[in-house]
Amino acid sequence: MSKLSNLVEENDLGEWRRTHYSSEITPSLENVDVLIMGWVSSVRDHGNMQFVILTDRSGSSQIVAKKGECSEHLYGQLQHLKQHSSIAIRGVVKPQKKAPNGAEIMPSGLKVFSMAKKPAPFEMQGSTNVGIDTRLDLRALDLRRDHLQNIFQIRHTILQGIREFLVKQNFTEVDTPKMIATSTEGGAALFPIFFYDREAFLAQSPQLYKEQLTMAFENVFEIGPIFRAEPSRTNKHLSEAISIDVEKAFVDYNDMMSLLEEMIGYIITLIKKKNRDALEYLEFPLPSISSFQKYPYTEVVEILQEKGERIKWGEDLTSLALKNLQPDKSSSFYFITDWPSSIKPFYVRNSIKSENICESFDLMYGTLELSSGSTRINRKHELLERMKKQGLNIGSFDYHLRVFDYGVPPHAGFGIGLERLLMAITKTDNIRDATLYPRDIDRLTP
Ligand code: AMO
Repeated sequence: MSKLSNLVEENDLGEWRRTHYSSEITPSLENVDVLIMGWVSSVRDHGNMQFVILTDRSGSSQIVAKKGECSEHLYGQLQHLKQHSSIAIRGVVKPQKKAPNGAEIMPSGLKVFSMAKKPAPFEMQGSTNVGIDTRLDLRALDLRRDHLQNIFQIRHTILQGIREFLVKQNFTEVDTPKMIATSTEGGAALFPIFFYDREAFLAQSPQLYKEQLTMAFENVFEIGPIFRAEPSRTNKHLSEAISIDVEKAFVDYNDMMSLLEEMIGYIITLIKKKNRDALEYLEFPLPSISSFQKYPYTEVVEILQEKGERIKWGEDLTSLALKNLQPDKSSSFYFITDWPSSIKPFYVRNSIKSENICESFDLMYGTLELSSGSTRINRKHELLERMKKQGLNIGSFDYHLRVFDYGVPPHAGFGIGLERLLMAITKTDNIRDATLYPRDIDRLTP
């Protein structure tokens, strides 16, 4: 126990246990004794009345102590409470139209578990103009802010929606190694690690494992971290992101585009149902889910060239160039399909129509790439040919190539970045605010 003015900090819960969450404090509990726990979000002294707002995971409750009605000792304690302190309050519920949920609590007891030692460096309600680095340095407190609470409630629903949808579609959830021996994606660099006496890497993608698992389970998905050594500082790249990887046997990239579209529709419908308050708070309409248009890469390049962009067929499409694609595409989902084989990874199958094009797609939201997917090569000689063409060290992929001797089915799949999907759905500009603890070239803590 430690004494702070006339407040005693008590670490022990003792017999005290929460009876209700804030959102459950309603007029129907009139005259009922309740015990709530959470954090002080404000204390207001109105002369002979003390108002305390306690916030917990469900919302807020108002506690009102009247001089004369509540013990002098308790009144004095409430007066000295500080914002953000972690407390428990016991009391009786009274209806009060102006209070959250139409009821307030007349306190009879208080336990202060941990008194806040200093004021927060940023406001908790509404938007804050404090720089993102100040907020990230104190991320756990930052995450109590209304704005981020709403974003991360939606993140939770997205994950629930993905799992529900894929399980209903007969997918099996898997986990694959994150300490790996070889690169899969080209482009983005790997993070080397020590693996006993050998060099190894953090996985850029579960790509080769999820493909292999179609041999055993046909339809698989994984929700897990991917690691990309991105040297650039942008608002849409992280060094550690969460990827939703989906892989299915006996289908091609068209089937996977349909599945992805249906999955996004399912998620958005679930968010509408479960996160009405968050959507109201964030004040934006959810993206429309009317059928996603498909633009072949070649067509996109032609449109951009007509609009004066200096882009050559075979080059990647930058966000800057894509801004010119179609202004009305800024807030909708669409696919760019049939990319040049030379800029897609070795495992992507070439189109039957042309050797230079492959059966691939990117799901876009405005200029933001949310997902990449493709039909995969399932025959060993084709894979070897592509690997040679891309100058890969075939020996180091031996562990992968050997399974192709045992009937790898035709298969296709995609990977979606969870943070980018959350950015699109919640209209968040900086990927760091769609990530609990972001990692980038400048940040390894908290
Ligand atoms: P790709 O490399 O395009 O494809 O990655 C798939 C999706 O993952 C997200 N993503 C990132 N998000 C934040 N920061 C990053 N540095 C980052 N890198 C990627 C993006 C991207 O669209 N194996 C393939 C997928 C497949 O074909 O199944 C792959 O990894 O949203």
